[in-house]
Amino acid sequence: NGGGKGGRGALIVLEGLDRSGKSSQSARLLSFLEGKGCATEGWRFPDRDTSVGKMISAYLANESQLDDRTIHLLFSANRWEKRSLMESKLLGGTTLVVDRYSYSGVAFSAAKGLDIGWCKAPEVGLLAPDLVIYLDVQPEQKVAFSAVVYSGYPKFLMVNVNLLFQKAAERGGYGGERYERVEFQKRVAEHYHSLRDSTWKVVDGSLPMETVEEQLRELAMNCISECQDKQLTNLPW
Ligand code: 2DT
Ligand code: MG
Repeated sequence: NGGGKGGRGALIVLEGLDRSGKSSQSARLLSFLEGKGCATEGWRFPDRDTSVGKMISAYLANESQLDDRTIHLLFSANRWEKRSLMESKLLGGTTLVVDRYSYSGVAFSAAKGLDIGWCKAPEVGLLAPDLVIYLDVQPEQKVAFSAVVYSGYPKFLMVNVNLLFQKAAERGGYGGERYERVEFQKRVAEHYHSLRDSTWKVVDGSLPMETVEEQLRELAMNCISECQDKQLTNLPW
């Protein structure tokens, strides 16, 4: 059943730039896994509900100013305050689908110019994901026009064009939060690339949503069945 029979749950992380589709894909993956009868929870970082999370949220909304290293450590603390709950959920057989994790922590802070080793240090000892799915998109890319296959029939064309505009509207542009600027996102992408390791699977986030969804389902199912008997480990940084 992919997780309930005594094996531990999988720690599955989704990473990517802002507007890469992480949140929608996490939600879709979560309901798919639940439908399979798999014990699963959807988590996200920053977790804006804790008191640390509220400080982070105010910073992101430009309602407060914090020194770059200070906010970096708050993001990290926000993961540390969840570590023991995370571990007990996983050991209890629950799979966690997590929208952003330590890779966001390092890539975003390093993009501000902080030393990468310094950025990694407070993450050491947090749980290592079993799978990191990186949704690869160009910064501020709206919708993959090239990926939409038009049928030759006019009546289907109308339907497809409508779908296309609907998707573009759904995705929208960046919001007003800190970091949501194209130039900054490009630097974040470079740092993400330098963090790739053997747990990463890069998925082309510009493909149609359903295609991406299908790829994620397969990656997640494989991961869940493979890690049932594997020990939980810590981030190797
Ligand atoms: P959301 O838009 O996904 O809520 O993210 N960030 C996130 C960091 O700078 N460091 C971190 O450790 C994490 C988890 C990425 C809000 C923004 O916060 C950034 C975007
Ligand atoms: Mg955002």
